[in-house]
Amino acid sequence: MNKLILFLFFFSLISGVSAQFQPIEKESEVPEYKLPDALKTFNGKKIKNTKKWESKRRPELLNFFTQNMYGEVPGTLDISSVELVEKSTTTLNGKAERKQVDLSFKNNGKSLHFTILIYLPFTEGKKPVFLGYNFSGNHTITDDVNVIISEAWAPDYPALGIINNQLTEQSRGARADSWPVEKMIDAGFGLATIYYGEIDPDTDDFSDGVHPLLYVDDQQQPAENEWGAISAWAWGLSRAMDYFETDDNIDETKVIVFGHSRLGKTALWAGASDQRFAAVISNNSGCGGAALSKRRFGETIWRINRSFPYWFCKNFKNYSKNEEKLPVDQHELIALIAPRPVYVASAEEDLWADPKGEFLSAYFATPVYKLYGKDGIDQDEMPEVNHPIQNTVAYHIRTGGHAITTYDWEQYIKWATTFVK
Ligand code: GTR
Repeated sequence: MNKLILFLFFFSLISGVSAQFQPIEKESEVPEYKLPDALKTFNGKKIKNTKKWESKRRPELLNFFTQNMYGEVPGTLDISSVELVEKSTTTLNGKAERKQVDLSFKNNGKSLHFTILIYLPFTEGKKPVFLGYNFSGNHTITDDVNVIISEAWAPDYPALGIINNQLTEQSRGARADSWPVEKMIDAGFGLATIYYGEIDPDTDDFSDGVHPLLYVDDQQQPAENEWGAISAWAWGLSRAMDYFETDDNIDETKVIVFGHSRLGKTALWAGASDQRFAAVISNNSGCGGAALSKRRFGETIWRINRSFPYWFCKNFKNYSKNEEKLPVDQHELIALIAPRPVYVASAEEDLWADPKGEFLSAYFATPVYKLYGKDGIDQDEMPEVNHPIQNTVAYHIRTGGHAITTYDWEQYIKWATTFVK
């Protein structure tokens, strides 16, 4: 009898513990949660106009996300030199010009450089551009033989010919399906893209990438409140923007920053922390991106901090399995982008990224857009699959899984044509 009780006791303990580790995949399992009001300060003061939003609430939210989630960039690092490495007058069936521009940075006896691949349409005047990182090298987004292959570290991926952490010719054009460059050009947009590994290799190592350029004394890794990888990648997007401000062919007031998945988290943070970006698109950005953390659906703070401890700042670990203590949620990250247009997109099968949590973020950010007289998401019911809502705050959920597809791009181009161009 005693043995049975003991057995039952341990069984319930073990199943209870393992249940805690199981990701939530059903709406009925979402715990009760209370979302902070984007329009109420941490001290409980109601924000009634854009002046108070900009002077009180926005700064305190931005500061919270900076110090406790993505991490502060501990200094400034200006471009030390710009080099036009390559240029063609026509490419993409005569529709565009291409250039590859290298930006270099120096500090602490260390250096870093990254190459921006740029396609621009032959339209009059300065061009609006989409700016976003790619996962596996600039040469993977197109068959264009002139695109330079990065020498930066890349995770091994034998199917793409990436071995010994080096990108190779084998993957040229391998990701072209996710990058319909000609569609962008036909709509009058340019494209600028960078291999994200050139700014910070996507691995748990703070001795590489941009971080060491801003270490002080014998620092080996960022302090608790200092930049993780997402913040470093966002830093790189801002430096690309610094360059655009000097390029006569690019309209720096019409740069739409975008990204997929971890790079969608990055695009949101770049847009929130640097108001020069005209609009933001986050594709399937999930936990730490558009998805509400307090729902704990799919990937949670604990899981992301365990699998990718270097993406966020160390302080973010305080909220692992502790979402109720978080005084903010991701709708407020989106609100930081207001009044600039923002597009949140989900995929029906991408439950890991919590499509409903992504949708609700856009919905709960909308009151801040309304302060500015802008339209957002008014309904709290998700729209049907493949039925986008395209206001200043836009949202769609499409059929299929975790990816950035031609369908996604068709929506982004249409929306950007209305809201940005
Ligand atoms: C997953 C991670 C997600 C998402 C994704 C991606 O492994 O759990 O947060 O960012 O990677 O970037 O593809």
